[in-house]
Amino acid sequence: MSETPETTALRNHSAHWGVFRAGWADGRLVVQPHPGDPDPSPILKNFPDALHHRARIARPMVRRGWLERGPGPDRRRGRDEFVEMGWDEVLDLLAGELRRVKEAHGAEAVFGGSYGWSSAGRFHHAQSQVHRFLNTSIGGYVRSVNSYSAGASAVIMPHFIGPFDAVARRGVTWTQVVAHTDTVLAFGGMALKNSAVASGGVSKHIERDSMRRARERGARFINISPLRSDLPEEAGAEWLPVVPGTDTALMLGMAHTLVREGLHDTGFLDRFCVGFPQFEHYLMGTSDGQPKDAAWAASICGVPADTIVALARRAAQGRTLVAMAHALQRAEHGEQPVWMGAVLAAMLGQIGLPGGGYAYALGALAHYGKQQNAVPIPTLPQGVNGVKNFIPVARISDMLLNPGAPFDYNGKRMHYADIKLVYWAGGNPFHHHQDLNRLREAFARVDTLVVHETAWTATARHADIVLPCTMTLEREDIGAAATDPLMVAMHRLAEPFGEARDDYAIFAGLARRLGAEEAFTEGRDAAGWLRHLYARTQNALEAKGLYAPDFDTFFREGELTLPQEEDDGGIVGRFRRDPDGAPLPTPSGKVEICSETVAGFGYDDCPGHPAWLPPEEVPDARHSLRLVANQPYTKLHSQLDFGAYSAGEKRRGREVARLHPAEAAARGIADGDIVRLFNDRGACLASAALTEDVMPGVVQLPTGAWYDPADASEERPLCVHGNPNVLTRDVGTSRLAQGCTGQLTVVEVERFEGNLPPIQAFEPPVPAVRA
Ligand SMILES: Nc1nc2c(c(=O)[nH]1)N[C@H]1C(S)=C(S)[C@@H](COP(=O)(O)OP(=O)(O)OC[C@H]3O[C@@H](n4cnc5c(=O)[nH]c(N)nc54)[C@H](O)[C@@H]3O)O[C@H]1N2
Ligand SMILES: Nc1nc2c(c(=O)[nH]1)N[C@H]1C(S)=C(S)[C@@H](COP(=O)(O)OP(=O)(O)OC[C@H]3O[C@@H](n4cnc5c(=O)[nH]c(N)nc54)[C@H](O)[C@@H]3O)O[C@H]1N2
Ligand SMILES: [Mo]
Repeated sequence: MSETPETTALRNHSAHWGVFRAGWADGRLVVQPHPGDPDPSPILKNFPDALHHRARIARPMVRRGWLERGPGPDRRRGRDEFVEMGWDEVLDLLAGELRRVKEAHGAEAVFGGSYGWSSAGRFHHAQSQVHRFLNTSIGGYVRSVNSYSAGASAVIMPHFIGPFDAVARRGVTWTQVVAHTDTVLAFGGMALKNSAVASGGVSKHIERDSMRRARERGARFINISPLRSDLPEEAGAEWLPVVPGTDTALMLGMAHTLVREGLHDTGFLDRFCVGFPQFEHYLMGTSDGQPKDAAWAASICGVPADTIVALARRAAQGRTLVAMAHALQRAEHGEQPVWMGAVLAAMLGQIGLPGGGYAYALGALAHYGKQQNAVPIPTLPQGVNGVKNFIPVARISDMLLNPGAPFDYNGKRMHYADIKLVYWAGGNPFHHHQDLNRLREAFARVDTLVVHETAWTATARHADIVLPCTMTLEREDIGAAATDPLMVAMHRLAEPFGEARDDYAIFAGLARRLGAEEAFTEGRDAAGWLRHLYARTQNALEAKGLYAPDFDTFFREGELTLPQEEDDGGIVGRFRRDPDGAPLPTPSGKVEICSETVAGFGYDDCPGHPAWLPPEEVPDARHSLRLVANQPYTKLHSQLDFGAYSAGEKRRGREVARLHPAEAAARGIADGDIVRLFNDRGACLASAALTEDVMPGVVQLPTGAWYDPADASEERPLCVHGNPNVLTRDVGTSRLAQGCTGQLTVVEVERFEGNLPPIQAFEPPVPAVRA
């Protein structure tokens, strides 16, 4: 393996979980948070062991069955052996396969959505790289739209208030909360583990201190969530446990109370909103005979009726912020709480006031509640995609399993493409997608699956062609996010692992073989691209008359502080100050409590105003617990799951599942027992932790543990490591958004009695001898 230097100075680098400084001391990588970060994330501790971990991929590998029999559907994906291959040979082979698929089926047979977070550098951003490569070299690809993060909200928000980014990312800021908010109704909480992260990096983690300062001024935080830990101690929060998936009913109960007690702001509803009178019929039950009163809500959401009434009264006093975590909409009918939260805020009359109204995803990531940079950051241009077909991102298995089948999306009837080749770089569908046994079937249907990875994730193990790529510490890049003023020079800290190459170098080699080298590279090497992309920011700084160092100076200085826009509340704040001059970009120009557009789609699973729609999936005699499969606090998604911090928080090598002592006692489970979580879709093991911080009726198992089948040859193997996506359901939020519903499902939990199977997720496959 590659040599490591003995001792070097510390130099800047950046990850999605923070800006840091790293160097070598006595042959060991030293990682220190950036001195300007008041509250750095412990996820940084995953780095030192990662560089040379045995789970890294050292050489290109090709699946034996694919090599011997050629491309085609194959159930052995994920169960087969791999053979090693040199770079020239593997790139020739892959270029030939891309040419074959393009000639026989066209670029519309290639799925290049390649969803995933990859790494923080803006040039070596794998998703941008793969998109640019497919556009310039084979004319395009079937893409995916929206995200696993905000699948439902990204589609519903433009219908009732405005574009997702404009509302969520340029709305209520932490500065406003510190100065103005009296009550924060935090639906889904604002866990600090979540705001540890922002794509492109984060230089200052300000959330903990912002909550502390708001509280010291007298603000009250209310944590409306199945987990007490969803707000930090600094917030001094009151915990209101709510049955997962029922927030819409709770908010309706509050809204009903506001009307009954005359506490709703009719002036605001008349002037700034449309559709309240019609919604009011539904709310009060004159349209369907069921008043959505506090007692009705209590029977659904588990919060006592008098608590709901008190909460509504409290919300009607002072400056109140209705804050909504992403998690609420990552579930069946996920559109409803997003819309209903805005309706509640509208009824309180506070939308657009500093620190009041509606905050979507504040605290869910470090992007939110910040100001925007006033100059553009570097981004790699992706070229033009000649293929029009797309899927809402979480419909991947549906597409692969049902080529040509119709589906609904946001008022349109569409058809799934017939995919022959799937190309993934920078994402891990065996982390992000639901119902992994179904995903395995879906991947068995294609001719060829290509994966670029740094490490042997389950996605890499299911590929036909596995290309090892460098990890961020092994290359130079620029770290930047549009909501963070610090642009970071990311220095190279180590030589590439084994024979790993940059994604860019791999694509350049393929583009050359496909006769598209000039189109892909524009004659630049990686260093040339960094200078080119940096120039855009430099020029914008110069145009404003600000300090605009040249690239070499920026890199030598290690960072550059960018100017930011003023905190004016974005489109919602401007609308509040001037409703006629700055209307919202909705059909009416106002907040749409009822949307004729959405009603016109005729979807029974997403009607024309927010409504309580009972979920299809509810606990029953066989599966009596609700599973909350939320984000992990020891890592970002599945990244560096083998790192020291992530590994150190596991127990007996497994992910930890938390549940209430009463639920554990009812099942004969003791703290530290290995338990089996199961439903009809699959099963996994985890270590049980007993805590009263999880409400009864709920078990929480975070995402992130690498999928680790005990016996990959089985149809529904037991995941021995604790990946909750073997349990989750692969259905869209509704026909409107078709978003991911992975946050919640229904399971049973029992003590695991058998011999404990070993963890194999981090053991690389042993190369087979080539026939
Ligand atoms: N059940 C359930 N499932 C969920 C969620 C949930 O709440 N519940 N949340 C969802 C959400 S919000 C999200 S965003 C997704 C996240 O899902 P992903 O973004 O797919 O997860 P990551 O682990 O970040 O995957 C990134 C992969 O890129 C690799 N990588 C890193 N750097 C590079 C590079 O330079 N080049 C290449 N080629 N690869 C690189 C990493 O090793 C890793 O395997 O998960 C979703 N899944
Ligand atoms: N450390 C770390 N931070 C991360 C990530 C990570 O992987 N690791 N991922 C990042 C990404 S890509 C994203 S999109 C964001 C995701 O942001 P979110 O989706 O908001 O994060 P989660 O942790 O999945 O969920 C937040 C909390 O919502 C609660 N919750 C779940 N269901 C319900 C419900 O029905 N009602 C109510 N009231 N509460 C509910 C859960 O208790 C959970 O802890 O996090 C980001 N931050
Ligand atoms: Mo996400």
